Amino acid sequence: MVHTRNRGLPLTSRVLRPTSFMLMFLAMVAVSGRTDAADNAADSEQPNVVLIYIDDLGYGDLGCYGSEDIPTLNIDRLAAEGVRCTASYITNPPCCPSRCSLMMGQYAQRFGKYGMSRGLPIPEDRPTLAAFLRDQGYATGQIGKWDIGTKRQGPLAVGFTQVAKVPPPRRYTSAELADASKELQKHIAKKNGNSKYFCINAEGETQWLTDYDGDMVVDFIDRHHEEPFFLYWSPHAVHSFNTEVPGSLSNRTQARGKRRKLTGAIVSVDDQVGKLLDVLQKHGLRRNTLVIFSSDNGANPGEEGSSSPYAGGKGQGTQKEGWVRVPTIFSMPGTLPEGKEYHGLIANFDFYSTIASLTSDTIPDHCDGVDLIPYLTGEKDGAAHEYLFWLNNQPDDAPRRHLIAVRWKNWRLYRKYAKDRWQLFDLVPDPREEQDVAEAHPEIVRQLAARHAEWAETLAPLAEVPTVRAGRPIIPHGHGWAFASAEDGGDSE
Ligand SMILES: [Ca+2]
Repeated sequence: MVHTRNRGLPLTSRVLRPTSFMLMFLAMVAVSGRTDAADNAADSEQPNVVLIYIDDLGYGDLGCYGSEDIPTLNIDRLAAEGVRCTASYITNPPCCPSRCSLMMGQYAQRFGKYGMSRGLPIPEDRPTLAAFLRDQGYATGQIGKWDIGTKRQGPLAVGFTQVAKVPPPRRYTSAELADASKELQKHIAKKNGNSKYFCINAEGETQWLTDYDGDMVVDFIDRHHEEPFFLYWSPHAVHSFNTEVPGSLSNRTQARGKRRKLTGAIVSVDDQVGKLLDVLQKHGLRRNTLVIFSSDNGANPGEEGSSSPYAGGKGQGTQKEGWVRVPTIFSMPGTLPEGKEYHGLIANFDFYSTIASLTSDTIPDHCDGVDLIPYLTGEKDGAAHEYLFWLNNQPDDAPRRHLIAVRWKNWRLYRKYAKDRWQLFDLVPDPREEQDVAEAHPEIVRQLAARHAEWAETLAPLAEVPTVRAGRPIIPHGHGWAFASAEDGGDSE
């Protein structure tokens, strides 16, 4: 059944147009001074949102997506208690453009981003997802990797009211490094002796960073369970290099060889999803919280990540589905169906529209996405997007990242450069894109190419990355939380 509690009237309308009953109630509250209880009762009706965005998690690397060597029981439970999407896309890979697109709710080419272009500002004339929710009164928290905007556009500057500080990394002693594998020595040397994935927690103990993040997830929800909250957790995991993954994690998988390290990192992500589900349950918030779980781009075959049944991925496989097709789960028992699959085309920029629609029944004009909830419930038939498009042609970007493509129904039209001829693949009989059928279907090639050209006409021109001097760290270092100040655009220190 569709959850309708907050979907009839925009929040602003509800605030601006109080009913006579509300006015009477407010007058009673003013007399009695019982504002806290009233606020809590009102706030508890607003749905919460937790958005989990894993780094480089492949389409085929979760149990619920067919992996047989990684126990991901908590993520599988999330899928069993929600909707598993099988055609969820990142239209702006990899990390940085993907996250910019996510936070703005639109194709990154709308603000001139046609490739990695790290340091390009995100627009300030339209709200980020976090700012949109902050302005509705949500506590907006961010944990983990950022990689969005300029060196001054940190989370606290673009709509988050608080951010988990970056804990100090564990330092390797020279004796430990002498005993370490050559590979680990090489990676740690690049980080001046600091660990990437072990940190020092507030108690002074060494802790796996993903596990530390999970404790911060719990802490955030413990502190905000009585008010509407939006939590964006984007772990540094499971990005390379996973050489530090301890046996205590990788031994829980059945993976072999190099893949054991990556799978161990995924197991830790799964553990944190378990902590999240437990803390939501503890506060009675499971049904009133939309949990979205996804990945910023596809698998990294260099770490033996899996895009199965598709081919390609990050690095040398960026011309195929595996780089852009990611696992995505939506879970909100009571509002969304449970144990269902959705096969229509969706993109990460739909998360913004869906969340905005759920929390306020409005979608900002700039958004490219749609409200997915009616599609996930089955209220609406068909694909959320008839077409999805790719145009990575930033001239100074790595050649492997150049990509022009269209998805429509089962088809994928693709070429690397505008000078190349189009290739066409039918992903149902040919998920690995080994049989180019463009010559057999010239009308489909023409149709999809024409749509791509129409879409490209609507984009902003390529933007130049400005030189922006780094100010204070965009995420402060230390333990606990940093809060937005007036200088950040927030209202509290
Ligand atoms: Ca990534």
